[in-house]
Amino acid sequence: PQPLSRVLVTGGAGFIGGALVRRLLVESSAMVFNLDKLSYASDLTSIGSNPRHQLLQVDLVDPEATMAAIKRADPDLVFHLAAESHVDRSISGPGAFIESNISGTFNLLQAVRAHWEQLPKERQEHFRFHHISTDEVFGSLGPTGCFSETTPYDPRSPYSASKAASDHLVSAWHHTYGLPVVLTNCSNNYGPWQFPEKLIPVVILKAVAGEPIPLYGDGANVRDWLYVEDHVEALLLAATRGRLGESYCVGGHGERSNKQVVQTICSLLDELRPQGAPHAGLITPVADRPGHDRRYAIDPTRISSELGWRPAHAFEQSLATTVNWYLDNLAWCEKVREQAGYRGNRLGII
Ligand code: NAD
Ligand code: TDX
Repeated sequence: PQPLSRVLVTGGAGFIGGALVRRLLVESSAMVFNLDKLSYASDLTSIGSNPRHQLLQVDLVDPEATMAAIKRADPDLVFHLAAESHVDRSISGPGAFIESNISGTFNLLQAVRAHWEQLPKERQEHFRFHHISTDEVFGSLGPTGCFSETTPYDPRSPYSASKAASDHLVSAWHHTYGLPVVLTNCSNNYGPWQFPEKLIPVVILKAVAGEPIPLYGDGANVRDWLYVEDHVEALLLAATRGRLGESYCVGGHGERSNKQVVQTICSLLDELRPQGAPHAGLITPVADRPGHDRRYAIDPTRISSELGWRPAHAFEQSLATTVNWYLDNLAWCEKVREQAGYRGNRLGII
């Protein structure tokens, strides 16, 4: 593959996009353009200042601003991560998901296509558009089996339906206009800097505050957890070496029930922050998420065999790293939750 020179990351002020931007700044000499509208879920602290990083504060819902940003960045490689990402928010307010995830992706595809079509031949040949998606587009599994690239789409939440729509748009722009695209569908990520409304940071913050830890339904729903740095590694491989028009499922055989995850965090906190009673006593069953998918699991055979991807992080060990990171960064959590409008007690309750 060609060395990277001008890379555009959409959603680079979010959790996974931020990890990707940091990695690109360290491991390549590319100029990294970060297209992000800076929503409640954004924070640029983790990136810091770097002359090779440039923020383009743009909402993808605005087609002209999107077109101008692509012209300005003049990229050879685009990673598209910008999206509304929280399932619970998609249930209470689906409109923003339709706008950002579907219309936003459409506007980006049109702008990228116009850019790609006018590139000189040698740049056109190695141009890539990499769309980052989720395993949730495949729906919900029973007790056995895994999702793979041939699993039919069956999205069941407004979030996953909007991501499925964006995947289809990206494939259509490849088949119809020849845009050189690659897609990845990854399982649940965890790690530092994840916005504290997702399960793992919520559990840590609630436990530290001595407040009830909300476990939806019977707690037996299963997610396939992957450390964010392993996802970033997969993105770099797929974007530079993946086959055009193909999708790659990304997951590290990290299946755990929500109950197991919550209990493991509580045990870690019992060691790191002992209090009178075990933290697990705070676990509180609450009403289930409507339409709650029961189980996700990924078969990563294609990305492993074609691109040599392997996760480098074991769940229990990296969960401990993550818990320690949140304990060291409680002030950041409080700041971003307050900015996002979460109110109430010090560490807040969703
Ligand atoms: P995040 O919510 O932390 O960050 C998303 C970023 O996108 C934010 O900075 C936000 O401002 C930006 N954004 C949203 N709408 C925008 C718009 N209209 N215009 C410009 N910027 C906009 O999300 P994340 O967890 O980092 O997820 C990133 C991507 O990866 C998403 O596409 C998500 O669907 C996908 N994904 C996430 C996971 C996961 O476990 N978090 C797993 C698989 C795939
Ligand atoms: O307080 C909670 N209690 C609880 O039991 C929260 C916030 C969640 N849960 C459950 C719901 C899920 O089964 O934990 C599981 C994980 O929930 P989330 O962190 O909200 O993640 P999920 O709904 O699985 O979606 C995530 O993974 C796939 C990301 O948010 C998506 O963007 C990604 O595509």
